[in-house]
Amino acid sequence: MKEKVFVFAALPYVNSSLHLGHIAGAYLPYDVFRRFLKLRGYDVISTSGSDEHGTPITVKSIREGIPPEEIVEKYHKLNLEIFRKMNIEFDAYIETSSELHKEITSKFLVTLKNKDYIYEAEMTQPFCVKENIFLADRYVKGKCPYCGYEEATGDQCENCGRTLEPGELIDPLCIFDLTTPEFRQTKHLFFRLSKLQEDLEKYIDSRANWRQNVLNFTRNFISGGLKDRPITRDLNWGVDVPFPGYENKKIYVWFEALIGYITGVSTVLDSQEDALAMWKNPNLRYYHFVGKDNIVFHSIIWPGMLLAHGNMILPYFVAANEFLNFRGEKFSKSKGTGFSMIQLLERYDPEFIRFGVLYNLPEEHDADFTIEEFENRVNTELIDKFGNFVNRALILAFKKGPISIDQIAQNDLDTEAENRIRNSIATIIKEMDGVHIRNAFRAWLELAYYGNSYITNRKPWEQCKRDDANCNAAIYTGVKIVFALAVSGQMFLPATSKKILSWLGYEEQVELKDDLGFPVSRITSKPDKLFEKIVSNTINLRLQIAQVKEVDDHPNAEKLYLLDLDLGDSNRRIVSGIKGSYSKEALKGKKIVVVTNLKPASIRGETSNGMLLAAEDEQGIHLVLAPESAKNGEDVKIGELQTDPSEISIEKFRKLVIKTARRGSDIVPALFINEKQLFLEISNGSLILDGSPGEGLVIK
Ligand code: B3M
Ligand code: ZN
Repeated sequence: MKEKVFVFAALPYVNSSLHLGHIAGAYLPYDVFRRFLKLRGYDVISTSGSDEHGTPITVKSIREGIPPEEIVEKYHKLNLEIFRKMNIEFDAYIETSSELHKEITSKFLVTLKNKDYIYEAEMTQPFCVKENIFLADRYVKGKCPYCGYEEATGDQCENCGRTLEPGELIDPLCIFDLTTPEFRQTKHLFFRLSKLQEDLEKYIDSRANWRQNVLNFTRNFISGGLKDRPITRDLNWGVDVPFPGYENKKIYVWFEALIGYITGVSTVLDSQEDALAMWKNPNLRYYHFVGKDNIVFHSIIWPGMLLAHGNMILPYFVAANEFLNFRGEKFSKSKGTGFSMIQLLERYDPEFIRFGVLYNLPEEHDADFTIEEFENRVNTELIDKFGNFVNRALILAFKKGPISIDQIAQNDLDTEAENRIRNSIATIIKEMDGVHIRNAFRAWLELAYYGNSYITNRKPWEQCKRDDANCNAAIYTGVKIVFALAVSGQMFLPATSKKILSWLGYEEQVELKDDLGFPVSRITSKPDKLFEKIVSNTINLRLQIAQVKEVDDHPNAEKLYLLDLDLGDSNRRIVSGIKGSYSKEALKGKKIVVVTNLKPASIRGETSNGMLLAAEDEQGIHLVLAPESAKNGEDVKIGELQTDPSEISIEKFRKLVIKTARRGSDIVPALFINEKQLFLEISNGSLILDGSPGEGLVIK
């Protein structure tokens, strides 16, 4: 057994359930990395837990009128369920409201006090006169002094990731009644971080292997000079302060949540003493996987706390990803941007989600996520390439039966493949050792692509008609690539890899060795299909009802109108070529259907912000119309599809097939996807076509 390694994932606040941004930022990389270390034979302890205190929880509790205990239990359970489905595992998943955690935190604080790292001092804090309370952390909001984000809170800016003090906020407001707080004196305990400036500088200078983003954040923070930090709050929800005079205050949530890592290891070992002893073992290495907005707490504050405690080993690596954005905007639970994991897990196989996130892991740069790309990538890369290769290779081998080494005659393509396997595995291990998970994953994927082209070029099905030893070599090598992918894939796609390995006769985890070896090609059970393709239920198209308000002639084009439309809460202008079929008067007041997510286009010098739907036959143009009762701006439903309203190009729009179709005795508009017809409807009626066009007319 190799040395002990701890792997930690930041403890998520349980004020809501996790979204995809959290999974990409910390939890999936954490899980991949801990699996990697286990596959490499390390003795790993990996933990995280629910961060159950502080104003993130109480704000939610006050807003929803639900006691904090209930909020915390609800989201703790939901998050555990998400992790279970996602195959993200922990040796212990603690809760910071547990008695054990409170006890460990209390002892930690007493140790620091005994070593003179804790002192009492007065500080000014925002105070709401109306509510008669001090406004701790997220009880006060305002503008971020660094990036100008308007919704920054007294502890940090969600937008730029910086930690803040309430006094730094521009135009601070009490979140309860939006009054401007006064700043008043209050007594708190302080952690003497300033005393550790030099030691921490040295520590950071020795972290040359850290990612640039983490080093930058950290250096920025430390270079300004470390200030002592208040570690208590005027709050009633949190861990008690074990000193007299602090009955109405609690320990600052960040100070105690970090100690949650010790609680985690203590839980696994079932001993606080053993956990602390392990933390002092010079051979210990440990890794923190955290969100970008948690960096300095893990790279400065936590190491500072450990230094103050005495003789504790400091984090070996702090891994923080950049943000995973949803269409250019940060995933945010408060703003409702992006996807919650619960939504995604209802729709997709968790292995697909792992694949999609790893493909786009925001390790060095922000990455963007869209459902369309995700579905497309899973279908074309994971299923068509990887899945198809595995399937082809294994079915051939299954039909052929066991092959032993002395029955094969390898050709150049096979030797190349052998080298390729060795190099890929070496790259994957090297990248993983450096915590470059994205690179490791890409190297793995490249091997799958290679396998796919190997089979295509090597054509075992042809060889096997002519030469048995050659045919054996092709099949054997194909399976060997599959084996390499399955063994190294155990960290990325654990369920898929497990399935493949079981077809190859391995029921247990297979170690990821530098030289994988490969005893014999034996397929013990008939491989079936690995995946079912995603059938999309989302369409990137938004159709809305619009009422024609004004009609003007286009100044530079004889056959075009300028239409001013009312969309309920907005107006827009489109350019349209229906002048030959409709007079201005005939158009006015009509409720038509407009594509509202088209990229604006300039048509003869006038900008058109959309396009109306109409069908054309020899009689002329027939508008798609909504009944009188339709609301201006109302969304048109397209069968059962979810609509994705992000902008599309005209070229892409033209690829969609919208036609007139028969529904009972009516001719109505419908969208056709894979032979299926999806009718266009609104909440209280069908859309109709003006006049009497026939069936099958293309709508443009
Ligand atoms: N709870 C950050 C968050 O949930 C915080 C991490 C604590 S790790 C000790 O966003
Ligand atoms: Zn900011």
